[in-house]
Amino acid sequence: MANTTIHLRTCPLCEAMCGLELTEEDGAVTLIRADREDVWSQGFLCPKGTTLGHLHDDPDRLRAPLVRDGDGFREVTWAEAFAEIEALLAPVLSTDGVDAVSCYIGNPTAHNFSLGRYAGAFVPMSGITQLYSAGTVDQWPKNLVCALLYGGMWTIPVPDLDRSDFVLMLGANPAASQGSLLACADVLGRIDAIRERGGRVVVVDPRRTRTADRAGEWLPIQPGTDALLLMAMVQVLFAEGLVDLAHLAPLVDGVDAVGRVAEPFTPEAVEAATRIPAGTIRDLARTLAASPGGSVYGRIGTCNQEFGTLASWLVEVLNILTGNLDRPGGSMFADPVCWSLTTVRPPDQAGGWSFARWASRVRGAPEVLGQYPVSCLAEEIATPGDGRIRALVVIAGNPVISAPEADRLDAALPQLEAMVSVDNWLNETSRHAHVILPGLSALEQPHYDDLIWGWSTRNAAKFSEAVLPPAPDRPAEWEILLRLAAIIGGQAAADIDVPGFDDGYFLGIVMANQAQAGSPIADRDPTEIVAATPGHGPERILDFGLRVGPRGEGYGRDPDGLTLEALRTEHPHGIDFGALEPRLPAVLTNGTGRIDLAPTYVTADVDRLAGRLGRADEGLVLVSRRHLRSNNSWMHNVKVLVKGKERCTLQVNPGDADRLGLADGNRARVSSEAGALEVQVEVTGDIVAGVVCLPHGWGHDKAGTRLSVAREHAGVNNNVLAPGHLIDVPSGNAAVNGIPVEVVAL
Ligand SMILES: Nc1nc2c(c(=O)[nH]1)N[C@H]1C(S)=C(S)[C@@H](COP(=O)(O)OP(=O)(O)OC[C@H]3O[C@@H](n4cnc5c(=O)[nH]c(N)nc54)[C@H](O)[C@@H]3O)O[C@H]1N2
Ligand SMILES: Nc1nc2c(c(=O)[nH]1)N[C@H]1C(S)=C(S)[C@@H](COP(=O)(O)OP(=O)(O)OC[C@H]3O[C@@H](n4cnc5c(=O)[nH]c(N)nc54)[C@H](O)[C@@H]3O)O[C@H]1N2
Ligand code: SF4
Ligand SMILES: [Mo]
Repeated sequence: MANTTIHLRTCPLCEAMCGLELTEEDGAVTLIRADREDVWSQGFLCPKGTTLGHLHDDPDRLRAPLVRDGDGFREVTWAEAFAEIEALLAPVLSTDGVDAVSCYIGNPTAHNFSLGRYAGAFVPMSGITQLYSAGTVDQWPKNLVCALLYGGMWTIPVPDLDRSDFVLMLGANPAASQGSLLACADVLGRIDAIRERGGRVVVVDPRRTRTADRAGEWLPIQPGTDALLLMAMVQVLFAEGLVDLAHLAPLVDGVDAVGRVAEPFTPEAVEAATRIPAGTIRDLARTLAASPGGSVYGRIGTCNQEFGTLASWLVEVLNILTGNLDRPGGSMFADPVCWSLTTVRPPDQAGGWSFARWASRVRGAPEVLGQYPVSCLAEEIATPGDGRIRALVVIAGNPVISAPEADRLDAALPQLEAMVSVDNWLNETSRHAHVILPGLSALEQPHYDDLIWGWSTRNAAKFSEAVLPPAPDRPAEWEILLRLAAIIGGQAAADIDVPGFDDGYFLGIVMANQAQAGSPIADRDPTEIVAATPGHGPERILDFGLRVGPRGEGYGRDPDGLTLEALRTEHPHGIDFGALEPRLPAVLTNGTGRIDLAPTYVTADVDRLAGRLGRADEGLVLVSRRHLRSNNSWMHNVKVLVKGKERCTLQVNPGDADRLGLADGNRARVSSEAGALEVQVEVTGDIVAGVVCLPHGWGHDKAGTRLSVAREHAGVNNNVLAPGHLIDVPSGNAAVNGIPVEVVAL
């Protein structure tokens, strides 16, 4: 008889945070199902969640550090790996100092218990000043807009789906993504429920997605023109006297300025560019204004495009002008149970958000929220001269696939004198590293999401214990990051006191909380708080966050309040704290307690948008898509997820296919000013004429990787086609949607 144990665990793969029930037999996970009692996900899951065991068992997953050895790699001990890093960095640090060391932080950081809490320690502790991340191919416009409007770059409101009667959803496909900057298990179920209540959901997307089908209303749009559509809706609100801020009126400045800015953008003026009829635009504006609980929600298709900041800003503007922000059914702020350092404004922005404070060496790109566009990374490595990046740490990222001008970065990375990847696979990016440091598998570590509860559609809390014990010599990623930071900071690898560093970091977190308005421990001695929070690593930080959070025991303030101990022992399926509640003005951290609806940094970009009106769309443009069974670039090594028909296809509208002489299943050559690739064609009426679409995250045919399954389903990397200079100007975010391309039949 096998020794069977049932474990409960939250899936860390996406924002849906599904509760899973795992069956373990003699140390192996043999079955994963939904935890029907999970207070948050209530039995929902997707096919990826059932593969955590496959990811854990993947023979290609790295379990020991690798060091470059000729053309290949060899396994080494952890001490040897860190000694190698120290040796590689020494010449860089001794001549150019830490300014020659950079870092790229990838997406799984936001979903990983250790990395999520320690990436923020790594950067300041290492002294690295030039930081890149997947954020500038993702949500930088949202971060920028929310920082300016609400004070916090992660203070992001979400559509209150459970109580909405109208949602205008742009550039999002939760049928694939399961929600983004919108944490909700089963978004499609919520869409069904809205319709059953008699409400409407309208999906704006150049493709008819499964989300659009479920919503029942699809508005095909010309890529990159969402800001025009939204601006015209604003114009209608003003022109028809529909502006009604309701409860927000006393809090908001700049309403008249918004009205003036929107004036020229009538529905008729934007109709041709957006391809959305003027009458439809009027109807959308009127419906939103009339909704007792309605909202506009925009995601990646409205961010990583030419006018990402304006589109993201106009989403907020519309919700505010119609009184829908911060009211049930509208667009609301979650109230995370766990206080997090991510809610603290960076010290260098204490006096008010400012941007373009410095510029990149090669291109002169302004920094935004401390980062340059990720497309700068290749040239900063490859261009000789003072200030060149000579060493790079990549944390859970695969920028060779995910960043624009992918080939250029692929060619630049070998020029680094020291490259370290903290990564669980030897893939397209980590193959360039001199040292690869693998983290634990998801099953080997506890879990509690951090950032993501900041935009959840309900307030809840749940903690997962590790399912399987890690091998005794394996450090957790927080230990890896602290050790790396210390080495970059100039310490001898052999002498690093990781617990000591961790204590220093934790003390900093305590003091950061004490400095926040409303801190329950403001007048306490921080060393007393540290002493009352035993342990190390992310669990200690989590315990602290829960205790000082809105429902916490507050270090003695409320003996019945929440602690990690209570959560983990008494609530295996989590605690539900109910629907979102209005949080204004307390949620504002901009110092004024008011919302400036028309920040000049944003409105200054409106002239560029006006310039878009006159531009004709002659050729084809490329957009990206996701698939439920992919997760960016890194889950194509899971057999059960990649089996079946070819997914990495170029979707082409039937009319375009006829014109180009293409039939379904043919191969085509796609080229742009940045590069070219060859790919299989899928002719489908689900994409509008003039637009073609490739999924992102593929291209696994590079030499020297260790991805035996993914290699068999290589696909092509659409970022080979993405020119680095195509950006949303105010945020620097890459515009990987709306790339001009040519398609030729092969
Ligand atoms: N054309 C186009 N490009 C895009 C996008 C698009 O829509 N179109 N989307 C953009 C977006 S939104 C994002 S977020 C980025 C993603 O860009 P990245 O974050 O650079 O890429 P990922 O594919 O998420 O790669 C994650 C890496 O982390 C590793 N990994 C996975 N789990 C762990 C872990 O637990 N620990 C560690 N240490 N490593 C781990 C994987 O092996 C992989 O190397 O791509 C962006 N690029
Ligand atoms: N299964 C799965 N889930 C994921 C991921 C994954 O790779 N796979 N990635 C995760 C990550 S990192 C993120 S950021 C989220 C993203 O989550 P979502 O924002 O929901 O992203 P997508 O599913 O790519 O849907 C974006 C949609 O925008 C459309 N689009 C493209 N250009 C435009 C445009 O100019 N205007 C408009 N209105 N629409 C446009 C595309 O056709 C596409 O349908 O998903 C996360 N969840
Ligand atoms: S939707 Fe799928 S990938 Fe996302 S948390 Fe749930 S099971 Fe995991
Ligand atoms: Mo993302």
